[in-house]
Amino acid sequence: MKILHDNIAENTHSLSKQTTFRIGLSGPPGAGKSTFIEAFGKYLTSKNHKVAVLAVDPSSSTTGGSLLGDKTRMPELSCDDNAYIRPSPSCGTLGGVTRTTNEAIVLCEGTGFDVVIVETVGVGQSEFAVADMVDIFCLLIPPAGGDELQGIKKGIVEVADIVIVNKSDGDLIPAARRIQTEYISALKFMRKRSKVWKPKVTRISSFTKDGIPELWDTLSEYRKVMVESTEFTTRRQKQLKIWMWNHIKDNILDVFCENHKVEDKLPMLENLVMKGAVTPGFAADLLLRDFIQTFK
Ligand SMILES: Nc1nc2c(ncn2[C@@H]2O[C@H](COP(=O)(O)OP(=O)(O)OP(=O)(O)O)[C@@H](O)[C@H]2O)c(=O)[nH]1
Ligand SMILES: [Mg+2]
Repeated sequence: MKILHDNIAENTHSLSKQTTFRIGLSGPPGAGKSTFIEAFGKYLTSKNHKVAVLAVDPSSSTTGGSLLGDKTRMPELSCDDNAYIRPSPSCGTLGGVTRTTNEAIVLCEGTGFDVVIVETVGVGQSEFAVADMVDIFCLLIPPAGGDELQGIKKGIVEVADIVIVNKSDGDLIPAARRIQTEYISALKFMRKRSKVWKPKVTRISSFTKDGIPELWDTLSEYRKVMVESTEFTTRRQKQLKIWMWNHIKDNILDVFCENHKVEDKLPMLENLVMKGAVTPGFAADLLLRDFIQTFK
């Protein structure tokens, strides 16, 4: 906790220094996220970066499979002294996981990790939470269209700063090229998120490592352009505000429901509302009035 406080204080002073880089990575199951992080992470540590990988996957708490899977899929990176891999917290709601991840990012940066990768599977709401945590949001997709990509939410493409087509190797190269072209045209029609950055579509292979150095160059270029235009700082500032509000929203409902006056009346009022005896608005006003009165 102390590191966290010190670091937050330091971060506020040095918001303009921006020495760290937070990269969000999302993609449908099987896109190759774990394999990519292994390859990309090793590339970064070979360039003297310190890399932290944080998984955000509230659903994995039920399967419990993600830790085992990722240990075997990132065999080298998990043994690398310059890398830290944190599996998804094994409990809690998306709100809870989001909070611990926000704090883990700050902690990792405070202990010297300059690149933080936040990974999530792109089929729920967690990818939007991750997009609000990072400096750049990457969408990783396999070279397959239609059915296989149906699982990813349409809106997720709109928040992507870069689309990475993985598995561009061997027989899959033509398909990967096709998908790349499709995404380039699709992105042309999307509303731009940044004044200075046009979303790009790159092609890589996590097996052969083709395209990985070029991808890092593109990410670094993004960072440079964003820092120079001050959008980098503005985004982080907005995110700090979002983090605070998320936390307030998550907690205020708990405080409300646990309030003794509210607790007493809640079941009865819910019942009356369902029967149509009082309007929902009236019942809510009544409960809120009682809630506020306990603080007077
Ligand atoms: N040909 C090829 N296959 C790949 C590549 N990257 C990953 N794969 C394969 O794709 C499959 C899925 O890879 P994972 O890294 O487990 O994918 P993931 O996105 O982490 O999957 P989940 O954790 O289930 O969401 C595995 O069989 C990998 O070997 C690649 O660059 N080329
Ligand atoms: Mg995985």
